Amino acid sequence: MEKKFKRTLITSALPYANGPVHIGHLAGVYVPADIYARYLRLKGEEVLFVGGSDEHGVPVTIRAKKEGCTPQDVVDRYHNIIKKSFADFGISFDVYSRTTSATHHQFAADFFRKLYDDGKFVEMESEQFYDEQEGQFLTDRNIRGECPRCHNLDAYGDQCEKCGATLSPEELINPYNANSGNPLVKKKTKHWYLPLDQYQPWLEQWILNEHKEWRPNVYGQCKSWLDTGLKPRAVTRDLDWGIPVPVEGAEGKVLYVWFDAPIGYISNTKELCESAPEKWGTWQKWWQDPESRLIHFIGKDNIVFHCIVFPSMLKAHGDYNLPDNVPSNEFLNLEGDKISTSRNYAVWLNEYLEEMPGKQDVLRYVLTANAPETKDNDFTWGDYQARNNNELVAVYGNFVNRALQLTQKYYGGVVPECGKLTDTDRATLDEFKDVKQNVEKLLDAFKFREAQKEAMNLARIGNKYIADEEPWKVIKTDPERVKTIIYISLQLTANLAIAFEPFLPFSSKKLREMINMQDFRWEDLGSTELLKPGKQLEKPSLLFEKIEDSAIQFQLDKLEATKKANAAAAAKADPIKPVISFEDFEKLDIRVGTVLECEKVKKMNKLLKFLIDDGLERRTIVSGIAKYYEPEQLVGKQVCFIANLAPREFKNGLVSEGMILSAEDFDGSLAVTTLEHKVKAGSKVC
Ligand code: B3M
Ligand code: ZN
Repeated sequence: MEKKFKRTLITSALPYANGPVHIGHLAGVYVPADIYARYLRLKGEEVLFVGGSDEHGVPVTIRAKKEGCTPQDVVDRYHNIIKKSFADFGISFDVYSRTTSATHHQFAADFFRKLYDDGKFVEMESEQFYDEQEGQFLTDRNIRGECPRCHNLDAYGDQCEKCGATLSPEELINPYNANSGNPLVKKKTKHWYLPLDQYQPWLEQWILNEHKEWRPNVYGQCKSWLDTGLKPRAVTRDLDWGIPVPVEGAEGKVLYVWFDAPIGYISNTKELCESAPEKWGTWQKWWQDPESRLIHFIGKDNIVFHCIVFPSMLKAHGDYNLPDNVPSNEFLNLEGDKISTSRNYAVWLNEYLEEMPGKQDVLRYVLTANAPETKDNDFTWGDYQARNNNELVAVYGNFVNRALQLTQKYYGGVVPECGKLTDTDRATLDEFKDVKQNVEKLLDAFKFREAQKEAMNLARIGNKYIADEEPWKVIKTDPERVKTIIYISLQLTANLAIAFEPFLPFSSKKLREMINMQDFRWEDLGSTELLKPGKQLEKPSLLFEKIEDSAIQFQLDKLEATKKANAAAAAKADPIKPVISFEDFEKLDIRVGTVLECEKVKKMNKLLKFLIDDGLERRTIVSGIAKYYEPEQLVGKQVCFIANLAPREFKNGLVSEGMILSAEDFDGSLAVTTLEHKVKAGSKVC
C-alpha cells in the first residue's frame, strides 16, 4: 500500500436478499475481501470492512410473487440467513446492514436529491411496456415473449435462457407480463438519467491512464465499455418496491436498485460510525478524507457499476473519494456447470455447514486455492476432498500435530531450550524468513491464491524438516539434539498460526489456543522466538480431519438429484403453444376407437401396432409406446386417436393411419388416454 493512505475502507458487493448465499459468492467476493481485511488488521492498520444486503430490485419482487408473500417478507428472511452464513464462515465485517434500513433510505434519497438539485440528471421521456389491466410499467425481467432468434416462447425481456441471446424487451415477439400473462402496450413515462456520456473523457483519464494497475479483467472490461461509448443511464424505475424518487410528480417511481445499492456502502458506514463514534470516527472520514483508501471487492458482472456508474455518481456529488482498486473475480462453476440460484444448482453455505459441520476453513481453503482470479474456475468435490486430505491434513495438520504431540510426549508440553543450530536448521529457518515478504507482496497485489500457496509452503517446509530430522529416532541416541528440533518445529508452528490467520481464521484460532499464543502480530512472522523455552502448551487435538468418500458421494448425489429435478421442471415448464382459432381446432378429427388387436413390431422395439375399429372400418395405427405396455393390456380398450392425420410410413414399410393420443409424463414416460366409460367406436372427441 502506498504511503499516501492512512486507512483502508473495504467494501464487498451487497448480495441480493432473494436467496441464500453459495460458494460462488464466497469465492468471488467475500473470502478474498475477508482475507484482505484480516491481513491489514493483523498489520495494525486502520480498516473498516463494510457489507450488507441489497434488498431492492426486481429479483426480490419476483421471488415474493412466486412465494405468495411480500417483498419485505422475502428480504427479512434472506437477510438473516445470509448474515448468519457470513458470520459462520468468519467473514469479519465491521458492519453488515441492509438497504431497507431507514438510515439507508434517507441517505440514498438525499444523495439523489443533491444530484437532482445540482442539475446532474437529464430528464427524458421514453416509451416503456405497460400492463393496462394491472396499471403497471414493467421492467425487463418482468417481461416475457417469443425470442426473435430461437422462438422460445418465454424468453425474458433482457435475455433468452434457451439460446443465450441478450435481448431488449422491444425485440420480443408478442411481449406479455411475466406475472399476470397480460399482453403489453407501449406507454410514455418520464425518468432521470445520469449522463454517463458526459463523464466519458474523465473516466478515460481516470481509469485508462491512472489505473493501469487494476486487474486485466477489470481494466479490459472498462476499456471495452469506454471504447463502445457511454450512454445516459436511467437511475429511476416505475416500480413499487424501492426508495421513492424524492421529487414531486414522481409518484410510483423508485430509485433504480443499482443507484441505491452502492450508496448502501456509505449509509452502512454511517450507521456503524454513528453507533460507535469513539471507535470509528465519522463516516466522512472514511469516504471523503483523501487519506482514506477505498477498495471494492466484487464479481465480474458488477464491474461496470463499480468502475463506471458509481464513480460517476460520486464524482457528480463532488466530495467523495473514488475507489483506488476494484479487485473483481471471474465466475466459479460447480462440477462443470454454471452455478444458478434459480435452478437451485449450488452449494449453499447454510446447507454446507449442516452437512460438513466445523469445516468452514476447509471450504475457505479450497475456494482460495481455486479462486477464479484470472479466469472462470471449477469447484469439484473431488478436488475439495483431495485438497483437504493431501494438503490440510497431510501437510499442515500432520506437521503441527507431530510437533505438538512430541512436545507432550518428551517434555510434558513445555517448550524445550534451543541448542546449537545445525546447517539444516539454519537453512530451514532462512527459507522460512522469506515467506513474510512473499506473502505480503502477493496480498498487496490481491493475489490471494498465490499468497495462500506461499503460506502452505511454510507448512511444507516444516513438514519436511520434521520428517527429515526424525526426532522420534534421534531421541534414542541424542536427546539433547531433539530439544532443538522440537524447539524449531514449535516456532514454525507458531508462525503458521500467524501466516494462516487471514486465510483460515478458525484453525489459526484453534492452533493459537493449543500453543497459548494470545498476542500475535503480522510483524512477528518469521520470528524464531514466538514460543519461549519453558512455556506450557495445551494438550493438542487434530487441526483437520480426513474427509471420507461417503461424504463426497453424498454431495455428488445431491447435485445429481438437483439436475434431475431441474430436467423434470423444465419438462413441466414447456410453454403453451401460440393461440389457434376455433377453426384450426375443428380441422382435427379426434375419435374414439376400440383396440381389436395389438402386437409388437419386429426389429422396432419402441413400437406397438394396433388394429383399431374406428366405427366405419378398421385401420392400422402404430404408436411408440412399447416400453410402457404389454400388447395384451391394451386389447379391448377404447383409445382416442387423430383420425385425419396424413398416413405415415415407417422404414420397414409399415403405414400408420392416424395417431393414438398419449400423455407424456415429466420423465418422458407415456400413458395412453382412455375413456371414463364405454362409448360407441367412432364417437367424436370434441
Ligand atoms: N446485488 C448484484 C449481485 O449480487 C448486486 C450487487 C450490489 S453491490 C452494490 O451480484
Ligand atoms: Zn432464444
